Amino acid sequence: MQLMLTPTSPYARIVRIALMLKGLDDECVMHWVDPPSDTPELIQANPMSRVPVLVLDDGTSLTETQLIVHYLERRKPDPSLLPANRLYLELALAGKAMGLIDAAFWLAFNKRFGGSSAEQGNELAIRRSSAITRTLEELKMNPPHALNGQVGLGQLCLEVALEYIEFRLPEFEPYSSPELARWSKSIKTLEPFHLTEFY
Ligand SMILES: N[C@@H](CCC(=O)N[C@@H](CS)C(=O)NCC(=O)O)C(=O)O
Repeated sequence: MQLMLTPTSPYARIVRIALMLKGLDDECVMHWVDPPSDTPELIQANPMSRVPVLVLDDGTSLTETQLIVHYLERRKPDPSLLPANRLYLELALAGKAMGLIDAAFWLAFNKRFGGSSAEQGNELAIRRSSAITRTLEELKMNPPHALNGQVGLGQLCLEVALEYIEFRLPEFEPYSSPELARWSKSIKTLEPFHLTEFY
């Protein structure tokens, strides 16, 4: 397998950590690309020119983070990112985390490529910012379930979301609540997180 990725993509980082947690990373070559350059190799694998793309050994290109995770769960069910006894907790948390990532990535990309409308601020940016603030507030009031054994999909996605916000949009102060900071500390020091930090 081959994973197309960038070092700053929260989406690709989720897949990379999932590969490590499942012990599949040895079977996967990292292929670093730059989506804004629209390179032919990336466009051939994904006409959307986005990462992550997981290219299977038969040449099939899988795109969309959660669909790739779905494939990895089928390919190697153990250890599961979606254990049956906390399936709903993990799915619900993963949904919030992916919402945070989508909104944060949109804001960061808009700052970079949005031209004057990004500088002046626009309604969509305000809407995305409010969504991040609201979701973080909710998580600060009700920190997610503690790490107890294997990391689940929701926990994985949320930690990546918080680190991405801290990396690109620190003004949102994702770790300002002691409870959420404590929750995160137990996860971010695990090797797959530590080895894939944003830079
Ligand atoms: N919905 C996709 C989003 C992937 C995505 O937006 N990836 C970003 C990197 S963080 C990208 O490659 N963006 C390039 C672009 O949008 O042109 C997923 O879940 O994988």
